[in-house]
Amino acid sequence: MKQFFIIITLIIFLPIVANASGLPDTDGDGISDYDEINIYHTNADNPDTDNDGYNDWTELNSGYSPYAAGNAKLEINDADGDGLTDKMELNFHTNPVNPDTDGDGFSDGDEINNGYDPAKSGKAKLEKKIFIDTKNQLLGYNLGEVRLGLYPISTGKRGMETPAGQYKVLEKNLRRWSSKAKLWMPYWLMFDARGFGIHELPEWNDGTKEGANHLGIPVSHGCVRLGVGPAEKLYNWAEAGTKVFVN
Ligand SMILES: [Ca+2]
Ligand SMILES: [Ca+2]
Ligand SMILES: [Ca+2]
Ligand SMILES: [Ca+2]
Repeated sequence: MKQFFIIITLIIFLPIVANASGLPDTDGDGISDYDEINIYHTNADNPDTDNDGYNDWTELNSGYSPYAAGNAKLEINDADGDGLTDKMELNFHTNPVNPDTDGDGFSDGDEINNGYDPAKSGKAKLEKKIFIDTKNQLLGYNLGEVRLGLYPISTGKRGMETPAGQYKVLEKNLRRWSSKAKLWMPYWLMFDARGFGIHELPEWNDGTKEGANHLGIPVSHGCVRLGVGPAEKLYNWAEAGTKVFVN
C-alpha cells in the first residue's frame, strides 16, 4: 500500500511542471507545451531552444529571437529565410522555422507581400486596410489584423478637414496635378470622388517641395500628405478597392 502511494505521488509530481497559467510546461521555461508547439514553434522539451543560455520565455519577452543564438532580435531575424521576420511570423501566426507554413508552395514572405493568407493554403486573401487618424496625425495600414506600418501625416487644416468616413481606393496615379491648388501630388491614391486622396508631400511647378516639417500638423486642404518614402511604399502596396478609414 505504501509503495502504491509513492508511485501515485511520482506520477502526479514528476512528469510535467505547470506554468503560471496552469497548463503543462514540460521544460519549465514559463511557456506551456501547447503554446510552444502551436504558437511559438519552440522546443517544448528544451527551455532554451537555440542553446544560447537564455530561455525561450526570457527571449520572447525581451524582443530576442529564441530561434537564433546570440543577440538576434525578433524584429530583424528571419530564422527560416522566407522574407518575413520572426516578429511578423508571430504576428501573422505563421511558423518562424518553416518558410511555407501552409505547405502550398508559396513562401510566407511571398504570400504576405502579395496579400495572401500564409496560414491558409490556396488563394485565400487577407484584407488590406488603411487607417487615417486625424487626431494623432498618423496613418497605419494593415494586412488582415496585422499592422504593417505607421507613419506621420498631415491632414486638412481647420475649416478644410479631411472628411471622416469609410472609403476605398478609387484611383491610383503616380503623379497627379491639382489644377485647384496648382501643385503636383506624387503617389496619388484617391479615396473620395470629391478629390480627397493620400499623396506624398506636394511639389510646385518650379520644383520646390513641401517640407517634411509639416508632417504631424494638419496643414493640407483636405488631402492626406505622407513623407518621402512611406508614400511610395503605400502606393505600391495599396490597390483599387483597398479600404480607407478616416476618423
Ligand atoms: Ca515550456
Ligand atoms: Ca535561447
Ligand atoms: Ca521568416
Ligand atoms: Ca504558403
